[in-house]
Amino acid sequence: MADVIEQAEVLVSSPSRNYVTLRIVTRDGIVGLGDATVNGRELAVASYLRDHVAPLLIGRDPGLIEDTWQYLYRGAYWRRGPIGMAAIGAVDVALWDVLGKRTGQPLYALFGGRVRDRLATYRHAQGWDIAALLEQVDAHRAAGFDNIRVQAGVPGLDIVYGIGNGSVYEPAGRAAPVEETWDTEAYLRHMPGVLAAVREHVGDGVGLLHDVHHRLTPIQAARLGKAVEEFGLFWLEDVTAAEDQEALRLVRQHTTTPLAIGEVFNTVWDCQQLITQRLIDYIRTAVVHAGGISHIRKIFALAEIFGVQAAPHGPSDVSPVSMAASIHLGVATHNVAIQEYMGYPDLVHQAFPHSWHVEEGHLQPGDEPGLGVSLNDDLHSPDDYEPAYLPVVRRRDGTLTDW
Ligand code: EZ4
Ligand code: CO
Repeated sequence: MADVIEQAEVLVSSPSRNYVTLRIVTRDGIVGLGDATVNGRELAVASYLRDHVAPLLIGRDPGLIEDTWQYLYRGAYWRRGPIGMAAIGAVDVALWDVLGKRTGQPLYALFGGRVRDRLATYRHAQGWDIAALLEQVDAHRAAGFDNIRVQAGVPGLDIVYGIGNGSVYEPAGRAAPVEETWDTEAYLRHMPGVLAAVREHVGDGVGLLHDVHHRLTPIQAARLGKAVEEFGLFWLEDVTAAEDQEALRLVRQHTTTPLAIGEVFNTVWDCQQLITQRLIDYIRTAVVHAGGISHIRKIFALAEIFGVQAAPHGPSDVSPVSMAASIHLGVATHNVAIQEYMGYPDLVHQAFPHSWHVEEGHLQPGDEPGLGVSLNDDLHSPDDYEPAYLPVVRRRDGTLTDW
């Protein structure tokens, strides 16, 4: 007899940073977890799930994963966008987790089994100046990581994306958005020298990545891509604003530096042109923000056909639940090239005990059934939640621009 969903509970908690987690419980007592965290807009997704989705799940067969996805996506009529897709994604991941536990299989086995022994990852190195940056690069190298994202301060700017004080960079500020100032010319003058210094320091054979965070116009991005070509980057990420797929064509016409984009995309339609016209090298959608496992597999399958590789987003706001889903996909999907792993504050690891782990500079999903993640309820008190906001950024003349 088919199992039935009996409970769908939404937890908003803050084990040092905010997370929204969906917990589904079936009549047979199987628990499935999903992540619905949208950094800076957590309660909107929680309400979407609690008020609009959870009541529809009760009584459904948890085995109907694809039908439930279609029901929630098409049934909403007002579809796409980060809030709705994160909510649907959380349900989808929780149902895959249930299926894994029901069948006693780790998810990667249900996706067709391993296509690789281990999943490549990259870590973040940051520093206001080059010396501080190189220290973090060396630490990651010493820990066995071969791919490193490098972010540095820009002369004349007080706050720069990617550079923080804590051990794990967290851009979201509590209470109100931090206001940053941005200077494109200062950045474009400075960054090639930083990347030159890092390449010189590490030598060949280390993958170097850099995130521009949607700050440039297409022609500025083309200039940066050309300027850093000789340093052989693994990729330049998010060089232009994410809405304009056509922008990447101009960048690509000017540079052979590989291009990655897509952490803010929510559906395959946000990147259809980028993929089918081969305007990028890496698609960066995350399980949580692109409709869960079922939808992201379609994005990756489309990308495979057009020779585009997948490289899922993995900051600390992607919870260990989504990270698990991504790692299971990563070892079972042919065109996943690398998984970002920013790391988490210790409390986050304790709040979401997980079987996935780092081994010799690579990621492994572990062999527990389903996602292999559980919840430590003591660390998911709703009282800990506090509103948090991502920063906003203005140019020197006061014009608001893309953070
Ligand atoms: O700014 O996840 O590649 N990683 C990133 C992240 C994003 C945050 C926003 O919540 O761009 O640091
Ligand atoms: Co990014």
